[in-house]
Amino acid sequence: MTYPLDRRRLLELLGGAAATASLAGRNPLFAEQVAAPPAASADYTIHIGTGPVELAPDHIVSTTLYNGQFPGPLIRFKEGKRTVVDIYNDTDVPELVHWHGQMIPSDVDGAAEEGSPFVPAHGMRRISFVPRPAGFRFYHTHVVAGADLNRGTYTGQAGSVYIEPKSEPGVYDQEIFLVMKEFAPAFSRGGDMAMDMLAPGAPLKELEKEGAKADEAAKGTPKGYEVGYELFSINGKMLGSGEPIRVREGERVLLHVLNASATEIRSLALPGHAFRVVALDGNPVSTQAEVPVLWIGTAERVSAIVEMNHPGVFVLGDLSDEDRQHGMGIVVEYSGRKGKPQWAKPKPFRWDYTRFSKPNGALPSPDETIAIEIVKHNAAASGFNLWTLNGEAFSMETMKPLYKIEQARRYRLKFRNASDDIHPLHLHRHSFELARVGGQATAGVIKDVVMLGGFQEIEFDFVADNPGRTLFHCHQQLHMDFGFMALFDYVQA
Ligand SMILES: [Cu+2]
Repeated sequence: MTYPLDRRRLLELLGGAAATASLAGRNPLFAEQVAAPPAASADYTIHIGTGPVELAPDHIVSTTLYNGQFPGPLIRFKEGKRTVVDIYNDTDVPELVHWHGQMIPSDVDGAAEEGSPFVPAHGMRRISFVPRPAGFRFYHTHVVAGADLNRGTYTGQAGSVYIEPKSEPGVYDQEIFLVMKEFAPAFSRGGDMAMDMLAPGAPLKELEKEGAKADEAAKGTPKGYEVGYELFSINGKMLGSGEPIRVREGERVLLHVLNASATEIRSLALPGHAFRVVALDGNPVSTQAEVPVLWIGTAERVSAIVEMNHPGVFVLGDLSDEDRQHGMGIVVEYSGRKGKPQWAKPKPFRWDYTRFSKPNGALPSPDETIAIEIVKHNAAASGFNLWTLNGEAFSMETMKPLYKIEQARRYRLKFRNASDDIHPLHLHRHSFELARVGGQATAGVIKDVVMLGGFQEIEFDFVADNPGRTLFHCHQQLHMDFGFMALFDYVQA
């Protein structure tokens, strides 16, 4: 089906959000269905614009969206098949769409720090790239929010990407994408982040001392602002207000779960059921392990198979009672079962990445190790905590690359966290392999975001195999906006 250009124009003129939403609802993303003559048509079209999200009948928020919906349309790419994407920015401010977890050139990756051009306000940009690698990725805005809670990942600019491999074994009966996301953010003092969910590893005395030194240097300044939320959702619906996940006894359901939060770590449990984790950040794990709870850092993804072998009606929800009661959950309903969805708090469970590693695995020595110490400077940036990596806060003015890397070399990044916060560390344009978690050697866990616990250490390796400027940052929006970024630049040997 093709909409003539004038009809599309008319719809746009008729009024932003509603028209865009109805278009998107009928024809998610397929450019040839909504725009332009075939010769000029893109494979996908993304419209960035403001619109309403009905989280529940009495909770409708206005935010910035992709194609008028939250989450943004699920995009299925084919691995290795060049793809053209048109990005229209219908807002008043420049935007960036970042292709999280893909290994594509810097100018289309969607980070200004790497040299990707902005999509101008009320303008458009056509990009083209070869999607890779196969697996569960996502797309989201990459602009600085700073003190503006209507920008960056506080908005509704996020959606799942699935890059289809050339062949895929079908070992499941249903495939379901779940996007966990909070709305209605506000600043607060002090957070409520769960701190004891990571294993192995315990806070290191030496790092606690470093942290105390930074506190002293701040001369008693209390810690800076944090962000809290009023409304919580899965796939843009508060618990109980959307359609349930409908299953049959005996089915194997593959869940692809994305934590699209700007700042929070999320958890998920389904009473009476276990999750068999098959991929982390879209990358198949070395060992598929069954766990009762998923802990998912900001921007992490977990793919897990649930065997539906416990008929009933349940809440698939976050362990935090408060967040679940404010919407962070979705109902799972077995065929023929009715009644109030059941919830039961699981026993305490620590998330251990090494559960999914190669048995007794260890990585070879890298060509070079780069040690990075993370320090928090309390409220040092207009009331916000300022973050330094080896003493330097990233400057958006100079965008100076901090680390030079050479193609084909294997680098080990060794992070030492001298703060009490958990950091979801993210490397663009490359995957990395965990080398050491909480002092324990490991191999075979390949990711693009990893949580580093308070006052702990983590090490991961990456191979410099995708030339171009490459951004590293904490995915917690408040941290990345206030110093917690570093640029890697390729140099000739
Ligand atoms: Cu952080």
